[in-house]
Amino acid sequence: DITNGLPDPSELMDEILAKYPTKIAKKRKKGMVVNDPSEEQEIQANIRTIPGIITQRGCTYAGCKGVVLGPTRDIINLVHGPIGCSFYAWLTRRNQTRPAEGEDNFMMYAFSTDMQDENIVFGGEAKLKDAIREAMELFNPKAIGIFSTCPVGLIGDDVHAVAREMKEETGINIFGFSCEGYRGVSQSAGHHIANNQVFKNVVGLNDRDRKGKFQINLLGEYNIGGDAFELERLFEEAGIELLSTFSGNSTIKSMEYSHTADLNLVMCHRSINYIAEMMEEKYGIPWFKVNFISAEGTAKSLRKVAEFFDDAELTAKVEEIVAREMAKVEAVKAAVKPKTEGKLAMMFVGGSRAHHYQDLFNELGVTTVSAGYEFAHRDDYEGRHVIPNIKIDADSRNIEEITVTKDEELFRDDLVAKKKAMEEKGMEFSDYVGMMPEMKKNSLVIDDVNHWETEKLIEFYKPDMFCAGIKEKYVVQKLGVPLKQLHSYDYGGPYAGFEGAINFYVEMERMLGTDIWKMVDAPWKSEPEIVGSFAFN
Ligand code: CFM
Ligand code: HCA
Repeated sequence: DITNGLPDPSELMDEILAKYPTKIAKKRKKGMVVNDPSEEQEIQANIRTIPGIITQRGCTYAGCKGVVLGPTRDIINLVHGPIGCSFYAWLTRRNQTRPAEGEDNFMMYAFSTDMQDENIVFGGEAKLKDAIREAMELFNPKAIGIFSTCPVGLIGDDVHAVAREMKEETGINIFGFSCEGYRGVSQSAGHHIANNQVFKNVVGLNDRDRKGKFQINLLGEYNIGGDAFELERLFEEAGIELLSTFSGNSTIKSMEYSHTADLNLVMCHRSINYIAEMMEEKYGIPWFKVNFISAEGTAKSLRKVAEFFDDAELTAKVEEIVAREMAKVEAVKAAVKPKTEGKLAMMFVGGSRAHHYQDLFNELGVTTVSAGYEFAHRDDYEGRHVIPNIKIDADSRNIEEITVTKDEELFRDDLVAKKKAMEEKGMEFSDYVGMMPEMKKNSLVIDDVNHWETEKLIEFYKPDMFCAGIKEKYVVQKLGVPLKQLHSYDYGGPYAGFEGAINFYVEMERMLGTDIWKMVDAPWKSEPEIVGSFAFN
């Protein structure tokens, strides 16, 4: 019963930590917070996972190639590395796209140099050049991105020199990424590397004459399960011209003229804030955070755009859309909410969804008792409270000493500047929020949660719903708890926008309404051990 507030999880925390060696326990403790939204609390984040711990995290290459560049259909994303790195990044993210008739779409392919022992010993640059020539001959793409996997950095192949040379030879845009998996501490470093290279090599290449009265880009929306399609429809109806999405249902050309936008909307701040900042600095394009996950969030975000443009016609149109869509949303919610109200959820996902999806659950009366990100930084947790006092460890390897990384130092300066700029524009700095100020008192916030901690959390809270990814799914279900993947949406979605919210409500009604997972019991719990015997006995 949570009507009197959430239970204090301090004892649970102690129990979890008691299992670790002292040094490790000390470190893990800094990544756990018993939340109190009335306090300015700190959490340790974006630091290296302790070897031996079973983390949910992925690598830098995943964040660069799979996440940021992956959803753009007409660039060839060529992986320089052993074939496995390509195989595991081959359309597993469910990012969707809709090419126009006759338009290029390379997203269903896996392009790789398929490095062999010989290339590791003697170098792989010649093979990379050949692969580029082959890709040109077969597909004649507008652009090629080259992604470095771990061995590339270890043997010293220079993908940037190869890119320059091949750009000259082929006449198309070719650029490389030093996104070796081991760089940084997670996918997050890969986002940063991707942002830098896309900004440097793509944004601003093409000037396009203004077509719409209100021109925007949508940053950090990757069209998982068709989310971006929902938003494209809403913008179009409102009369807002969406120039480019970074990067979902996107083309390289649209990114080239994205600098002609009036405004950038930032959906997943973690993965794309760097481009937003760079566009603001170089082209003077303002940006703010939006959240199109949840019906209320969608309405609020659309209204914020209308408010920014300050145009009577646009405001009226947005209000008309919100009124019409909310009526549909409310009808479904009224039917579903009585069945979902009072249930408990937990979510441990990436760098933004563990926060955004709490709004959707709130709409159904479901409380998030514990949550955390895999690789977010302190600002994503603490929001407006973070102007950290920093101690840097140059390579972020020292797990004892490190408090925050270089990124966060840059962030502190950015944040001070941002606060000033927003206040000058008359905007509320408190729009700049994170997960912790919005969660209930006594909820347990955990960064980079691991398998041991997950089991203990489930034992303590007995949640009705656990949200995470494919690596957690079956373990959690075997513990009797339904798991909804918030990365791939399993086979579902879209969940963004108004229609998306309706889809999610219906999905939660279905998943929260069944006891099937509680009935699944491991056979060894009820049956004696199976004893083998020899046939000739
Ligand atoms: Fe941003 Fe994403 Fe996410 Fe992310 Fe990811 Fe993702 Fe995610 Mo998986 S960009 S941080 S690196 S919203 S792939 S579409 S679902 S972990 S919460
Ligand atoms: C990634 C991609 C991922 C993985 C999802 C999962 C995604 O981090 O490389 O673990 O289920 O969303 O596809 O986050």
